[in-house]
Amino acid sequence: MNAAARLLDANADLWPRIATHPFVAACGDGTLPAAAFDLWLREDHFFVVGFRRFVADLLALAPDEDARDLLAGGLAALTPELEMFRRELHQRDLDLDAEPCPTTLGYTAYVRAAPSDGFITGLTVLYGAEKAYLDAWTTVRERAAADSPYRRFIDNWSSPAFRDYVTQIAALLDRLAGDDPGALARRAFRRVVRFELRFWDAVHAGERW
Ligand code: MP5
Repeated sequence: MNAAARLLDANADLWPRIATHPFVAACGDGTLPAAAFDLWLREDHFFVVGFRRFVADLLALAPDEDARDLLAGGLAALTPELEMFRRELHQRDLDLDAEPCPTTLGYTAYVRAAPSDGFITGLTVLYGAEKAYLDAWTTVRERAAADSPYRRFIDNWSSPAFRDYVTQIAALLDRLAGDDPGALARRAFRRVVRFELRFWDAVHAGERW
């Protein structure tokens, strides 16, 4: 089994809970309270602002040109994504600079620190976070009505282009790490899975300081 499949396999106890989380389910069936979606929008905007800096750091560490091509493409996609977040926040009159809740701050800080454990560990964190959103939003797509208010977000993380990007991250991980990305990366992936679940919990419950 290659590195990416091995990471998912080692987390088979928790991974399916990402796509079946009550927040994700409510997004899909249209029963999510507006306040919960607003909170997700603010918290995820903060996360993606940090995530872009993380991907830039990872790009600087990339060992070869193929890896740099892939990460440069991922980085470029984050500009229109952040513009989408800002537009939606503006339309709802929400504060872009609101202080994030402890879970978002912890997850974002963790992601930003990950490249200091080396390129493979950073790439593993990227794979976990992107695969988690691919799986969650693909589930939302399967359940959502055609006129879902979340259509732009659904399309962003369940499009063929995004699926292809996640597949290419897995292929890069397999190429560079073989069948085992190492103990640091395995621990990092587990943390990402836990943080993804905590993040959905936090925005669903309205976590505060
Ligand atoms: C992503 C995200 C995906 N936006 N938020 C969380 C909590 N996890 C993963 O990252 P990106 O850069 O928006 O594709």
